Order: sequence, then C-alpha cells, then structure tokens
Amino acid sequence: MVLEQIDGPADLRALPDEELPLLAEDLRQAIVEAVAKVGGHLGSNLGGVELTIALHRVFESPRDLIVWDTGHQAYVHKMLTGRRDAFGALRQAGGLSGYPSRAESAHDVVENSHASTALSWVSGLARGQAELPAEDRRRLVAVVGDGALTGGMAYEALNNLGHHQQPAIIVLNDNGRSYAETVSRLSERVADLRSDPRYRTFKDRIDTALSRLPFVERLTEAGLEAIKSAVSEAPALQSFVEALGVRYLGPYDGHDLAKLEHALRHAARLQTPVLVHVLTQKGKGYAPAETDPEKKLHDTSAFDVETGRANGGDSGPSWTSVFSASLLEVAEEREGLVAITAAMPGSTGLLPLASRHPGRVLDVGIAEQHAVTAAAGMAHAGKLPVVALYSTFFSRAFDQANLDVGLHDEHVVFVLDRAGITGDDGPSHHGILDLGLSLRIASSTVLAPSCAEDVDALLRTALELQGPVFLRFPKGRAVTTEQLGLDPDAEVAGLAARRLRDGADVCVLAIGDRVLPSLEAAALLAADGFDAEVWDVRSVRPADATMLAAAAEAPLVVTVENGLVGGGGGAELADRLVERAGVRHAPPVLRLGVPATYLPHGAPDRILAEIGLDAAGIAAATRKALTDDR
Ligand SMILES: Cc1ncc(C[n+]2csc(CCOP(=O)(O)OP(=O)(O)O)c2C)c(N)n1
Repeated sequence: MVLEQIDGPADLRALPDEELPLLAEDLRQAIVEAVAKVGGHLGSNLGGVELTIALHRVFESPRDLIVWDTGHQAYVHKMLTGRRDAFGALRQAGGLSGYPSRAESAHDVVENSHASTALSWVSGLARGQAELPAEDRRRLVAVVGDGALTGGMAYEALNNLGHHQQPAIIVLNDNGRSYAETVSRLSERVADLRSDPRYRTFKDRIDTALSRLPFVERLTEAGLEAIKSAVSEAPALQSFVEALGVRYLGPYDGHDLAKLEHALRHAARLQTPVLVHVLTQKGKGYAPAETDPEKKLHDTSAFDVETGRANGGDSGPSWTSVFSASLLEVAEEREGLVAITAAMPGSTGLLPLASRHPGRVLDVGIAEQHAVTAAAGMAHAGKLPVVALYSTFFSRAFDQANLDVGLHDEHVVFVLDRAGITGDDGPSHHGILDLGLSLRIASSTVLAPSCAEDVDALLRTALELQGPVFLRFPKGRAVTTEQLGLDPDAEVAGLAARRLRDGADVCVLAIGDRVLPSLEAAALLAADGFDAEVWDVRSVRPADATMLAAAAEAPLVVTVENGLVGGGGGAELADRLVERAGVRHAPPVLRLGVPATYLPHGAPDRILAEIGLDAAGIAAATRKALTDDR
C-alpha cells in the first residue's frame, strides 16, 4: 500500500507522480472501510481525494494554513497528516474527531463544523498577518464546497477579501451538491457547463488562442487569464467573484492531479484573493455513493461495504420519521402549510412531503438566517411556514427568530430536530442551546414531546397557535407511549402537562426525551424508599398551571432537560414557580441539564450518563438533594 509510506505531507511531496493514482485508490479504500465500520461522512471525502493530495503537495501545512469549511470533508487530510493508523477509531469516544480538531493535530486550524465560515477565517488571518514581513506570512487556503458557498457568511467574506485585496486562495470544491443538489444559480451554471458542448468550445477556443500567442507569453498564465476574461461564455461564477474583486481560475477537473497541482501553484503565486474552481464528483470511486440519488452517501451510519446499505440498527421509527409522517398528514389538512429546509431535506424528514407536493417544500440552501426571515415573510403573506432545522443550526438564526418572527408576531413553527446531546459529531453539533435561545424570545411557545404520539399532537397544537412556536425532539429512536406506560388512547389536551406518577417526597418536572429516564429514576428512588412524583412537562412555555400548582406544594422540585442547564427549561419553570408561590415560599429547585462546556464526541447515551442525565444520574442527584440536610 502506498498509503503506508505516508506519515506526513513531506512524504507525500516526495512521492513520485506515477504513484499518486495508487495512493488515491488506497485512500478511497481506507475511507470506505473505516466509515463502513463506524459511520460518518463519505461522499465528499471520496470526491475530494485528488484535491486534498494536490493541496498537501503544493502547500506546506502546518506552516501554510488550510482551513476546511464545515470540516466534514477532512478525512483525507487527516490520513495524510499522520493520523492514518488512528483512523479506525474515527468518531469513537477518545478516538479521532469526525472534523478537524486542534487537539489532534497542528495541521487542523478550524474545527467549527457549522458551514460557510472558512472564507471569514482566512480573511481574518490575512488581516492578522498583514503587517508581518512577507517571508513570515503564511499562505492561506480556504477549501469550501458549493453548498457552503450558499451561506451568507461566505458572500460577506468574499466581499471583504475582494475589497481589501487580501491574499488568500479559495478552493471551491464544486460537486454540485450539498446533501441534495445545491440551490444556487451559480451552481446550476456549472452543472450546465459540465455537459454543455459550448463549454468545450470555450475551452477549445482558449487553447487555440493560446497556441497563437508568442511562445514566451504562452508560458505565462497571465496570457491565459487575459484570454479567459475576454471570452464572453465564461461561467457566471467568474463574473460574480471578479465583480467583487476576487480573481477566478478554472473550472478544473478535480480528479486530474497534475492539472490541480499546476492550478494551485499558479494561484499561490498571484498574491491576491483568488478563487480556484474545482469540479469533483461526490462519492467518486464507490458505486453505492456515486449512485445514491438522495445524498451520494453524504453521511451514513455503519454499512455493508458490498451493498452500501446501512446495517440494521435498533428497531422502531426515529423521531424524524415520526415527524415526517405527521407533517405529511397535517399538510393535507392545511393548504397554506409550507415546509422550509436549509439544505437538509432528507435529514429533516421533508422528502415525503416534497415528493407528494413538490411546491410545498422550499430548500433555501445552507442559509438558516434567510430561511427564518423568509418564513416571517411567508407567514405575513398568509402561509403557514414550518421551518425544519437541526437544533444546532438554529443558533445561526436566533436574531431573525427573535426580531423578524417574534417582534412581528408572525406565526412560524420551528421544528428542531437533533435537540439535545447528539454524540458522534462533537461539540459543534450538540443541540443544547435551542431551549435557552427559544425561551429568550418574548412571545415564544416552547414544546417538547416525550414520545412519538406527542410529536403529532404537539405539531397540531403548534399549527393552531400564534407567533413563534418551537417544537424540539432529539436524535435517534422515538420513545413510545408503551415505554412511558401510557394508555395510547388517553389524549392530553392542547398544552397540558401529564402527571405520570404520584409521590410526596419530590416533584420531578421532566422535559422531552428526559421523561423516560426520569420515570426510571423514580423507580430507582422508590427502591430506596423515596416517593417521586413525575410530570411530562410537554409545554415549557406556557407551563401548565395545574403542574405548577402541584410542584409549588412539593418539598423539592427537580427539573430535567437535555439542553444547557443555564437559562434553559428548568430555569424557566423555576421562575414560574417563584412567580406563583412567591420567592420565600417557592420550593427549592434542583435543575439538571447539560453543563456549560464544549462536550467532545462519543455515543449519546454514554455522554448523557457521564453528565448525569440518565436514570442512574437523575436518581443519584435527586437522592443527594433529598438527603442533604445541611
Ligand atoms: C450552518 C450549517 N447548516 C447545515 C449544516 C449541515 N451540513 C453539513 S455538510 C452540508 C452540505 C455541504 O455541502 P458542500 O459545502 O457542497 O460540501 P460537500 O459535502 O458537497 O462536499 C450541510 C448542509 C452545517 N454543517 N452548517
């Protein structure tokens, strides 16, 4: 294996050209094998193999800084920068992160896996080193996907890079897709280019014109550049970035190593902001990824290498699929309902609705802020927008939710998937801020179903309300009414809370997916002789008056949530108790939730146990509070 000879970029640079295709093959095989075992991001890593090799041959990381936008496509980079042997433990607790990680390697600069930030990072890095002598300045490279280029921050940074003529190389890894096809005219034009015979004509014309140039000029890239700019069929992207003051090179075949290296060396010599446009094929080299119509195996759980099919996981539907089915039903009943996604139609459960009513699902690109303000506009125009986001990405759109939706009292329903600890993707992907953020919006309603049946009931309620309404549920398999010991036919009205268990020693107010472990904790406490009352809060705001009245009488209240404990659901309920009972008479409240720290990757259940949010942890904390008589 050629890959075994590569312990760092220096080995890669020393490798003879003819061995590079073998290395590319080794890398693809190693990535498929590792991801098949542990799950992770596949399609973009397979597509970016040659590009990553070329980057590490041309630039000298870690002296030169390579910033991977989003970071899900940095597996090849990890393999080539000394982490080949550790790759088997990808995304496992204590093993390699699925994204760049400063703790892992000096080659990793940025580990924020929320998209569209790389151009701002290099703009800032360029500004930061502007006063250094030229020989001390590092070369700066941002690698960004066409999907990430639909995010507003990328345009804001391009504007600054061009305006201030900051020397930085933006490598656009254009595979035409985010998860689904990228929503952008700029991308569409490139898709046309891939198949359009006029593009060939354009390229041919350049070659012909170039062959007519004097020999010396032919040697200079400047000659080629001048001709390209003069040809009117140049891609729309070229006109766009050049209008902002950023040079454009390309498009290049992202699987042609020699051409890529040549293009990157040229870009590095320019000393200006320059965008190198590289066309790659998502999933390249692995048939099940190349042919996956939904997302080119963008991400996947562990799978069978032969077929590419995910290994059977736990049985039962996921929270997402429960929401998906419910949305389909309620959409049939409400013509005005429109679902909005920020480039994740499949993962947020919108595909069934999109296939039945294509016009009623809107993919805005990786543009959460725009999604939310556009939803406010739609609501004002009489539609019923449902914005389906992962909890972690909602943070991006807090200001829009607060002011465009909240201040204007527009009725927008936010469905926040993957709320709570998400696990494998590490600190930037845990959905632990949404409760705190949504509760900061003065007019918001905040709902958290504890079981599958309640997703439907609370979604229906959310659609009846006014103003911003948030519905959050976690990653993974949905809890059933049977697991909670509920009668499936016993309906709970509207926003009412549900008393699941009586008890006089302590009143546990459990939110969303922490209801089941709280019930289990009550059983553990009962074995120790403590009688716990347990409520399924369902609506954090407004909180049910009957529940608050019961809690106000308890000697101790414990709140439990899968979200940041500071300023979260427990804090909200504690405030309501004080309001109700008076500050001197309200019961003491023990708030259990996620601590304010950047939690690393690992299996969700394991992380939840470590931070005391499983049944044993809830029981232990409650027992301690009950017996702590100082
Ligand atoms: C702000 C934000 N929203 C959503 C996502 C989820 N997400 C991760 S990768 C991805 C698609 C990225 O597409 P692109 O940049 O073209 O990279 P590719 O995977 O196609 O190489 C999305 C939507 C994210 N990381 N950040």
